[in-house]
Amino acid sequence: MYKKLTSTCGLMGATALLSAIVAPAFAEMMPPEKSLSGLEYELIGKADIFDYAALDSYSEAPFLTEFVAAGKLPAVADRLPSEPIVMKTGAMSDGIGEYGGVFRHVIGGRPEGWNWMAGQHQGWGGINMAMQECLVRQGPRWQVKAEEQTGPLPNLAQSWEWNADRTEVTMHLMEGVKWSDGDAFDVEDVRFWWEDNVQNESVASRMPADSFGGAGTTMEVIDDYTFKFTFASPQSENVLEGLAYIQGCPGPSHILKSNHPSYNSDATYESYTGSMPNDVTPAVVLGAWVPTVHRPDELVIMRRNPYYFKVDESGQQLPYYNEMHFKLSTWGDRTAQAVAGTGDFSNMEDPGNFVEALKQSQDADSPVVANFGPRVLSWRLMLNFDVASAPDDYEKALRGVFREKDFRVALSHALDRNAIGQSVARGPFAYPYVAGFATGSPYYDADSSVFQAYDQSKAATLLDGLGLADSDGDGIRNLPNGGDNIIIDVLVEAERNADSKQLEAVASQLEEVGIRLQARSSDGTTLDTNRTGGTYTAMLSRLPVILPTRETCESFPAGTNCPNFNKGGDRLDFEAELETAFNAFNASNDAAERAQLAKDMQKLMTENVYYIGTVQVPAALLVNKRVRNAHPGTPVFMYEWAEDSVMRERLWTPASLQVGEILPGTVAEY
Ligand code: BQZ
Repeated sequence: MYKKLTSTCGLMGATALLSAIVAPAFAEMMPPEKSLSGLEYELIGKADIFDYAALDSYSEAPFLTEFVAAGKLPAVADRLPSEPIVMKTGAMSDGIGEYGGVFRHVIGGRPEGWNWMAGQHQGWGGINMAMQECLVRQGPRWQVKAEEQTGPLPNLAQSWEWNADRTEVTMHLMEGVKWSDGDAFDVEDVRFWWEDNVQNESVASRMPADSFGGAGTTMEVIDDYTFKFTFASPQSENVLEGLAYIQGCPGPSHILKSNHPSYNSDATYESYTGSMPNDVTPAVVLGAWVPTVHRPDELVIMRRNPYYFKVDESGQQLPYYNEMHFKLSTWGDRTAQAVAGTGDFSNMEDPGNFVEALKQSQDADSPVVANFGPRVLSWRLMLNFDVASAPDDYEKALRGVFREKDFRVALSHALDRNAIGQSVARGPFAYPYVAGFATGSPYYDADSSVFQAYDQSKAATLLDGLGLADSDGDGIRNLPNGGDNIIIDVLVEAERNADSKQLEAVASQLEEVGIRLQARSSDGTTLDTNRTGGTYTAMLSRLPVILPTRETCESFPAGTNCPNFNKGGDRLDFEAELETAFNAFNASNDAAERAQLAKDMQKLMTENVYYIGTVQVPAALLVNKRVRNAHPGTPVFMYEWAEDSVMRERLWTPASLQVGEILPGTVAEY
């Protein structure tokens, strides 16, 4: 039987702190014996979560047996790899599941297209992780005991070994995994991902070319299921974390190659990117569910992938749910519907919703359970430092000013972060954030964080010192030598409430020191494209920094074209030092050394105000009570977003509580 134990790891330290902060506000609503955080869990070994093994026999969702009988699908044992991933019963909080039913997501994004190899997104909120499978996995690591906290969990890459000086890692793929159309997954898919997408500068891959293991990393195919990365300098297990989530997740080369300019002289990079359009379903995927119907602005229906490569210990092929829905709505609606019980899941990221959602979820009749996690969601104002790519002279001059440390320090001093916090939610939720790792990160160190206290006169002195006077007396400072007014366009995702509200507060505070911000609202896809492309003046966004290995290009100088806010490699003075520390971190296999390097990075990022942090908040995960195996304590964000951490392929709902399927008895047909 699964037992709940209270862990004493670092994560819990953060959680206890969080409960202390949050508890007073909710004291009246809380039964005294119940912990608000609900974060109680046992830390276990990686192989206690899942392993690879051939079982004596396998079974499948009953309706699939009819497809097998009709000759439309091979027998389940033939659809599975020789050694499938086996999800361990001991790690399931509610045990082995029952088949059937629907898991209902609500998301704010819209699928740009299914070609994730070319960097397209599918609308976020877990739809990407329902269809993509990656070489390694990070989400479940929040549950892994300290002794095993090095490197990612395996996934498609079943095992790997390093050479003696750690300049080569040889990875072994699972054998016999199949795409959702039955085609074999093998090393050719990995080669195509690396050579024709990651390394091809004309493809906007989510993994920038030289961001993995530094410049000069190469990949060599050894046999159908084996490949080797060779690095220019020794690396550690950490570097492999970059092969999880949207970065190291191969696409179907048997579909995509014929549309790629390297294999088809009629194709262009644009036509390649659009070659898996969002209105063409079903898409070919490795994930547990297949995008089967897309009704624009309404719904994406995903059906179970009959070739999915994971099973439970009784040999039942996963996932348990037959269908997954992504209602195409708003991020705010994700929380509203979870609270109302018409959605099954929400990462509650908008502190503006917290009080109401928590109040409602405390009710015994509430359909939903809320679990607070550590403080991991952080917001920042990013300034673009890449002068060379500035569209005009004004923008060049502005970006030149952004590159001045005193300018960034001044802006940081000009912010009253407590007031910004209160503008998104009244109460004890938001906490000041300057830059670097959020306080919930295992790498955060308070003593290494340089905090610019709220002090507008200091800000004004620093700005004066840069020659940024209000030379025309209109209340706005001018660029040096009587140049134009300093008016900074700030891109913000209109629909993200917490972002827009923070921008209002930040703008009015900066106006007081003579810097004007002009909000440029956009939809999520536009913001996303501009953010990753580095095509903006400034941007206010929720971008959590927890690990130095995840979506690295958002936050670290991980290769020439990173970070996204300083593409082109013209480093700020301290940035070269940060790059050295970052590379050393990835190369280190010594936990103490890594912790020290993380402190060095924290100091460099905060003291130099790499970007201007605003606030950080804890987040709550909302899961419907019908859902089994949603492990107590699953954080909204830690090693990965909760959609990965909660391991949806092993979630289930007892038959009597299941929601009816829209497409019962069907699978995607190609
Ligand atoms: C979580 C997440 C799962 C992307 C996105 C979105 C994009 C970013 C980020 C979050 C959404 C949800 O975040 O807000 O709670 O469900 O999807 O992928 O903000 O704009 O580019 O990195 O993940």
